[in-house]
Amino acid sequence: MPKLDICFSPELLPLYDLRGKVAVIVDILRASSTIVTALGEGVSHVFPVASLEECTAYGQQHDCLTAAERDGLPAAGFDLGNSPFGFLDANRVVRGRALTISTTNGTAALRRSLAAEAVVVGAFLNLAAVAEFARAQGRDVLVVCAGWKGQFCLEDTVFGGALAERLSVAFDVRSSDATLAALHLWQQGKTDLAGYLLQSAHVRRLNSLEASQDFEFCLRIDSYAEVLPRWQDDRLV
Ligand code: 3SL
Repeated sequence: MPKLDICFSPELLPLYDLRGKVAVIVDILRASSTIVTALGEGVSHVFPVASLEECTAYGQQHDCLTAAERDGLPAAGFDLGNSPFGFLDANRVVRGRALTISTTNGTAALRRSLAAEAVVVGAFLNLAAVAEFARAQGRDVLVVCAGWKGQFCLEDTVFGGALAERLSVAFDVRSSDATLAALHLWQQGKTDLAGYLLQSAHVRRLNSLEASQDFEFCLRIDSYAEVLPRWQDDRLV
């Protein structure tokens, strides 16, 4: 039976062997939720990059939309920040455009996970798509939590627990303490996810940046149930 394990921070990635596995990159607040939203709203493909310099270079090279965030704020000189609402604005034409995006933790975590057999982006918004893909692959899964500057983040881990619950029949979700802990957190928080996560550091950070509507949006389970950003060649499609 394939296993589902959870890496609490990209700093712990050297302890895991990604080869042959499905890596699910998760940054609930907000990079993975924003990437799912962008593709769900018709962006053709996404180049996630670690640095702002690369973001500028990709934008020029591919003549695409650019989005960048540092410390929760939109970085200067780019078309968009890291709010999913940037892709919902009816006045902004994103359909059919390509996007390059750089965020403090999420896109860097993705770039560090490319040794996996398959790399997908997970969020509450597309939980069903991630679970279905994992089942179809039948390989070990490693949920890579983007965290915050190397530290543990509650919301990413709770997502890992939600995925573990959905996969609990077809996957071994009991042999890793990390997965057990994530399951416990999810079971604790799932009946009032927003209320539960309100205590988290990142939600407090977003609230102080007046991005609390982003928080509510990112918790909408399965609102893009068929969107699965998957790494192919040099991009997410
Ligand atoms: O670090 C990241 O990747 C971001 O998602 C952080 S923030 O939500 O934009 O603050």
